[in-house]
Formats: sequence, C-alpha cells, structure tokens
Amino acid sequence: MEYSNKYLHLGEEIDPDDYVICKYKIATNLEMSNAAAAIAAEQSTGTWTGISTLNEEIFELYSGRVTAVEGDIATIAYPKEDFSLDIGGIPQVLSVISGNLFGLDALNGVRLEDVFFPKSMLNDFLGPRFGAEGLREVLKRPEKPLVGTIVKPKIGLSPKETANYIYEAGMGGLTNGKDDETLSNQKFCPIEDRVVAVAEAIDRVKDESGHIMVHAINVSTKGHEIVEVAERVQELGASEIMVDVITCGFAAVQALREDPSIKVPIHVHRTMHGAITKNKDMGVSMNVFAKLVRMCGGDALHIGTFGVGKMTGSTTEDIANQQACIGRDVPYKEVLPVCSGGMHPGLVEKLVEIAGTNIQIQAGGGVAGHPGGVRKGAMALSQAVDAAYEKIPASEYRKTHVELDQALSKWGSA
Ligand code: CAP
Ligand code: MG
Repeated sequence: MEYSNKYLHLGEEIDPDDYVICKYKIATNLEMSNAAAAIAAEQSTGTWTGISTLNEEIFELYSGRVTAVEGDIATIAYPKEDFSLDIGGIPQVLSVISGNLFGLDALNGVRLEDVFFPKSMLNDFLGPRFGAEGLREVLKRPEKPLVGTIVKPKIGLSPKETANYIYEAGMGGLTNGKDDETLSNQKFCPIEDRVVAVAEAIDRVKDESGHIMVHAINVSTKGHEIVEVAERVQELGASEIMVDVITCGFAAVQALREDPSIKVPIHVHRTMHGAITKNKDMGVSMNVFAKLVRMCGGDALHIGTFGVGKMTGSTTEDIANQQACIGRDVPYKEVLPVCSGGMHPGLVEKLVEIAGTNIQIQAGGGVAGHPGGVRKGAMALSQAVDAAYEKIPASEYRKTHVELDQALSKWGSA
C-alpha cells in the first residue's frame, strides 16, 4: 500500500474532542504498523494504490491517524469531519469505524474492541429517555434488580395464552415481561390481539395485587414501518416496546427514541450479535454496540450474564458492556443492563455478586420450567432476587421459601 506510512502518527498527542478514537485488535502477517496504516487508509482517504485525486489538503484534514501500536492493538483516530450525523448517522459512523476493513485480505483477523467519541458528536444523540432510573420509577422499584421473564415457548402461544403467562408471572412478583425475539405478528399470535390481551393481564395484576409490571412488545420490523408499528402498539396499551438492534439496525433504535409520539421505554434485544461479537479475533465487541445503543436511546439492553448463563460471555467482557451502559463518561442517562439467557433462580446469587443490583434479571426457561408452573417459577425467581438483594444465601432462604427450594432442587446452584 503506497500511502501506508503517511497514515502513521505514532506517539502523536491528539485532542479527543476532535477525533473518533478506535482500538482494533489485529492479526496479520504484515508489520503491525503497516496493517494499522492499511486500515486507516481504507477507512478514510486511501485505497490500495496512490491516487491522483488525493491532495495534501484532503490528506491532512481527513486522514485516519494511527497514533499507537501496542502488541496486537492499534489505535486509530479519525477526524470528526469524516463523519456525517445529519444524513448518515450511525450507519455512516459504522461504515467508517467498522466497514471495509474486515474484508482486507492483508488482515487475517481484526476486531473493533472499543470506540470513544468526541463530546460534540455525543451531543448529537439523545441517549435514553427513561434509562435505568426511569424504568425503576415506572415500576416503583428503586433499588432491587428488576426481575423479568421471556414468554416461552418462543412461538406458538395464542394472545390469550401469552396474556395468561404474563398474568401468572406478574402475580408471582415479576416486574418485566417480554416477547421473544422470533415472535412478531404470526397467525397464531397477532400482535394487536397480543398487546390488548397482555395489557389487560397487567391491569388485572395491578388491580388484584397492586403490583406494577411492564411487558415489551417486539416491534422489530421493516425500517420504514417500525415507528408506525410502535405507535400502534402503544395506542393499544403496550407498556414497553422491544427492538432487535442488530437485525433492525441502530438507526431503528434512534428512530423510535427520537420520534415524539413514542412515549414508552425501549427494551433492546441483540439477537444475531454473536455472529459479530463472539469471535475474539474478528468482528466488533459488544462493548462498542452497547455504547451505540446508549447513544441511540435504548432504555434497557441485553449485555450477557457474566459467564453464568447459557450464552457465551465472560465476566470481563460483560463488565465492559455494563460500563458502556452505566459509565459516567457520556452525557446520557444510564441504560439498564439486562442479564438474560439460561438464567434460573440458582444463578441469581452468583450473578448479583458479580454484577451488583442495578440490573434486570430475566429468565424464560428458568420461570416456565419450574415444576409448579409459571406463577411459582416467577415466585422462585423473585425470591432468589430478594435473597441476593438482602445478601441472604439462597441455601438459607430456600428453607423458608418453598418455590425457591423447588427451583434449586431442579436446577442446582452456581
Ligand atoms: C432467553 C432468551 C434471550 C437470550 C438472548 C432466549 O431465554 O429469550 O433471547 O437471553 O441472549 O431466547 O434465549 P431463556 P442475550 O431464559 O429461556 O434462556 O441476552 O445474551 O442476548
Ligand atoms: Mg429470546
């Protein structure tokens, strides 16, 4: 690559208010600095050969700068002028910081590990409307972890059966319910009928027990229709909406957040993220995605179970995801971190030990799989959360809480 060396500014101090700074982990047979320069070139002003149209002025103003190479990590700073947030937005940002570079033949592997945006760019986004605090206010649950379920089976239940599940879950003490990611508007469970039935169930829980609950309806759909679908379900009584950020795109989250007619919290699911985040040598880290979700305005986001549940994820990684949700380095409200995937009452103590209490703990199988049914499953999960919050070992709490005892007998403890 003819221009490569010109992209190297190793050791140069740059102003974080003027650049988007990216950390890439690179595997290559090239010299690391050359590989990093190839990325900086491809993602800003260069290509595989010198070009007559690139003059010094353009080069100086808009070129990505490789400012550090430490082991297999390269730091590349892109001038903020390279980005277009009015027309372009996150799709354009992603095509700069995580675009063509993954396909470069000279790189065996490359992973975008982290990104830092200048304040002026952060200020162009609203961040969450409710966030962790707002959700807690809605649910009148200021401190304890929120405790939720995903209606299982993923597909197949009718609106009435779904609503009954949610009623039982609410009566068992859960604060949150949600559609599963593959449930949309199939014939067996039309979305409008589901919304109405679930809203009635939630009202019934409130009337009968005083307990407040929300349920996230999956509005993931075509880009040009998502706001309309969200408006419709909101009008019919949805208390929260859910969007799949990888399949719909970050712009979908932003569209829902920025549309003045959408007034309910946005639960952000991340189905398909594993295709991009799971390989440690290739792709984009979940931490980066979490930062973008927070910018775009998700109120709650799946971040993993800190290594205790069924999905891949380690403590270190999920702590980074959690920080992206709640860290104080950006001008937004906190996103509520959601820990989901293979959770059950026996894992709650360990999870809370690692992740603390500012989380939403969610179980589908770990509620519906309880030997006593959904209500008892919900009670067992709530009891496990109460015990962890009160710092009472589950092994003690089970002695006085039969539903928890049954759950621990079925699933064991971490
Ligand atoms: C959990 C879940 C969620 C996962 C997604 C599922 O169900 O509904 O989609 O949590 O993973 O379909 O697996 P269970 P992540 O409680 O029955 O496992 O949160 O890591 O994105
Ligand atoms: Mg699911």
